[in-house]
Amino acid sequence: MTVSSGKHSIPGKVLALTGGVGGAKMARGLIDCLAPEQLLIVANTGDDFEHLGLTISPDLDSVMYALADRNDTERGWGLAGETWQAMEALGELGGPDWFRLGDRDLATHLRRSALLAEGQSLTSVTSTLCQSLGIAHRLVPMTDDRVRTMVTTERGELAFQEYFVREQCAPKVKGFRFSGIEQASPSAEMMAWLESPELAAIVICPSNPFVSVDPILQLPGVRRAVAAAKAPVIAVSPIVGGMAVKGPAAKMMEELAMPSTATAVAQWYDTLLSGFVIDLVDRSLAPSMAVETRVVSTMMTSLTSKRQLARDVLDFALDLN
Ligand code: FO1
Repeated sequence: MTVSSGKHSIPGKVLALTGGVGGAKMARGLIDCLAPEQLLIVANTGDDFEHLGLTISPDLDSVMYALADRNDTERGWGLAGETWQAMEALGELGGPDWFRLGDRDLATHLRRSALLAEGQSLTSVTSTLCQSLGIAHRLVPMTDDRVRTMVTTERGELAFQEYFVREQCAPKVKGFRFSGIEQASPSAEMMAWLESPELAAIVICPSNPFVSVDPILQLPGVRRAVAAAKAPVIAVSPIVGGMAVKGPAAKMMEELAMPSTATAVAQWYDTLLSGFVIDLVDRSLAPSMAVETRVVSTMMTSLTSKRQLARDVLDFALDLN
């Protein structure tokens, strides 16, 4: 297989909707295929929370660190080469250390929180942080307003990070609520791109459909604008061989009485999709898919495979245009 790291020939702009880890890998591939003015990456902020007096934006940071090649690829979140002295000291002082903030990562949250306290929007702060890390492409939060994902579980409602990190996704999920979403305004840039005649593709990255992509789609007007956009909408399945590549998506599907399959992910997105990308492992599902499906390797274990998946998705978009 030949993999080129050159730019893709797709004419026009590409909008990528993403959560954290899986989406961050895909975003890293996309930036090698597209010029900065061709790509807008929109990240979920439903996972954000206030902790130790700081505003933490895990998905924005996962994408930002991946784009800057500073992410820890083993752990899947945070910075490579991180140290943990602040957390150790916090633990000694009896502070909450269940959510691990690395020493260098802490600087991101300190800087973000200080700029927000000065009155800057999260969009503007994210842009400043990205520039500082030498990122040329555009990464924006789905909204500048406060939206918080709440997980309804058998043990009651939990804030997302309480469910995900503190409880290690153990409680059985019954549903989700995106607190504040009705009052939130979607990113103005995202809405402008969705209406742009130059838009050539909308890519739904291989992120959790329920807690990473749905908060973006459920912002007022977004789902309608995605459906009305002239560009094809292509989702990459985060479920491979019945399992989530990372995270609790498959466990959530089982608990929500859905089959944990790529097919069920496509059905979740329903009529929104023009195309769906599944892994080679799931090739037998392709003939019965209700949507145009492309079978490629979606396992992004190297920079080469991230670029290749990005190219495959953009090729698919060209064919669907
Ligand atoms: N995930 C964990 O499993 N444990 C942690 O202690 C943790 C800390 C953390 C700190 C900063 C950050 O940006 C992300 C962090 N994450 C941690 C990951 C985060 O909870 C998840 O990536 C997402 O919210 C799910 O996409």
